[in-house]
Amino acid sequence: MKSSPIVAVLAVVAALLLPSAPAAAHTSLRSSDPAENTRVTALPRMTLEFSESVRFPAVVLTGPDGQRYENGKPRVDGRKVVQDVGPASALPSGAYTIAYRVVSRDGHPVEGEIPFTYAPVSAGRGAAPATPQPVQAAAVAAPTPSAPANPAAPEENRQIPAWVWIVVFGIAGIGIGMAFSMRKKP
Ligand SMILES: [Cu+2]
Repeated sequence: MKSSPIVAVLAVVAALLLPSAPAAAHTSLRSSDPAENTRVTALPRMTLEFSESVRFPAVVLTGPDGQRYENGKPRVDGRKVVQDVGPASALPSGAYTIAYRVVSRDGHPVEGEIPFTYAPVSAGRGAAPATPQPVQAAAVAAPTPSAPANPAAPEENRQIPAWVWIVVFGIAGIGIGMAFSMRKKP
């Protein structure tokens, strides 16, 4: 509903980036685990498979709170890059983004992002109550302040990492600047 300004900005960014899109000869992401726009209940590690062998991988996992949850350094196994994730107990449920960057066999960098949702099935909350029970919820919520009070909140309050905005507005600013400078030309 409120996404139309975001869509407009992203359209500008896409228009600026498309002309410089990498050639078909570069490696590309074949598949990933978690896969793009999926919902997973467990997140022990991330696996990215490319169309050819890659080097110098960097993988960042940004959580719904904007914190980073990758753990240790990525491992390369031919076409696959494996990156461990922080301990399961530390992972909040919600929207995550994998940001990756690898170097192609031809030496060119390839990067991208993979959004997905992490929704662990906890033993204590496996069956959600059919009707709201505020009194019981308040009593249960007290000893666990880190647990979200409203289970629906993470889904609605999807946070976009600050650096994404910096990049988006930075590129949009460059585009506006270029438009103005071109207009000044005789
Ligand atoms: Cu290339």
